Amino acid sequence: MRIVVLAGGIGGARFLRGLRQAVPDAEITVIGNTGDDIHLFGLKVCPDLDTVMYTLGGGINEEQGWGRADETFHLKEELAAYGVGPEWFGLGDRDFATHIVRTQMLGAGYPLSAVTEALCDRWKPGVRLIPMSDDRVETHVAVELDGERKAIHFQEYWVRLRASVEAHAVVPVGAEQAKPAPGVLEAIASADVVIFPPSNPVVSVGTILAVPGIREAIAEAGVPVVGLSPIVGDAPVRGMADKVLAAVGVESTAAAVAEHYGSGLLDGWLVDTVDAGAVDRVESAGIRCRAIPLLMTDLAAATQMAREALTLAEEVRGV
Ligand code: FO1
Repeated sequence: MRIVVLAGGIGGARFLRGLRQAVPDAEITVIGNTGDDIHLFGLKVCPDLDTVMYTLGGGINEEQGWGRADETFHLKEELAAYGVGPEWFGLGDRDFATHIVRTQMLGAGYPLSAVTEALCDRWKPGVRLIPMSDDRVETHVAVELDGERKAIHFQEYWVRLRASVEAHAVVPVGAEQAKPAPGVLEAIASADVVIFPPSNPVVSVGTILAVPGIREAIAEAGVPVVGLSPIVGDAPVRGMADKVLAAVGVESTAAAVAEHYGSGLLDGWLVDTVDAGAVDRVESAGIRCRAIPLLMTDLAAATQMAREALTLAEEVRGV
């Protein structure tokens, strides 16, 4: 079975760990969000690609869900001693090595997709991880700060401000001109199923879908497209997805997120059992819906969610 997953960071990575366990023989291609990427200290940092790579490769900091296990921060402290920041973004010594290798390879002319493949040679994530695009796309958030309206980098909004101010707009800068990375459209065209894991629908899955050609390829693939709600009981499972959902005029409920993707794209949607009341609303939007436990408390829970997603895909296929 060939499965394509559109993934952001923590939610996507943990779901993928369950999916790999549920169907060990499947060929899984992960199309990773790169809108969160940021240049810091002259280095290119790809948080979502790294979160997927480290989580599946066994190197993730399990408590945080991002960054490396057994991490130290000497380099960051030394930079700070020179007055070089930003101090609000936690890059550890082990993680820095990844960004140095990536930046060096990009400087030598390799595209991000080839660099990601090379990094994965070390981590062996057991999936094929492809960035959504080799072209630079950077998500910016329009906010009002000190009485002034400005656009700031997504990481500044998310990490420095902790999404504490209203997001007026979320813009994936560069997405319109970006091309899907080599292998992205081919993987979608030959997939048996496409899955939207419980990743952020605006700044993760939404950014991937903003690259011209990707949404169209999924809609035209003629295979089941199923998603899992990142909203449980009207609140994001992790992170602050509600803040960016509001920016695109979508209420923070499992049903509203399904409607946001729409029946033109989505065939099936899983909501948590606490949101079982939303099933009828989603089904009346033309999307088959089931309520199951959606909290990825451990690998077994994530594996069960992956099985349910594949069962729903089979149901949709049988229609
Ligand atoms: N998230 C934080 O909340 N604080 C950090 O200092 C931070 C640093 C960081 C460094 C590398 C990396 O790969 C991820 C990092 N994240 C951090 C996570 C990241 O900001 C976001 O959670 C994702 O971009 C959203 O998917």
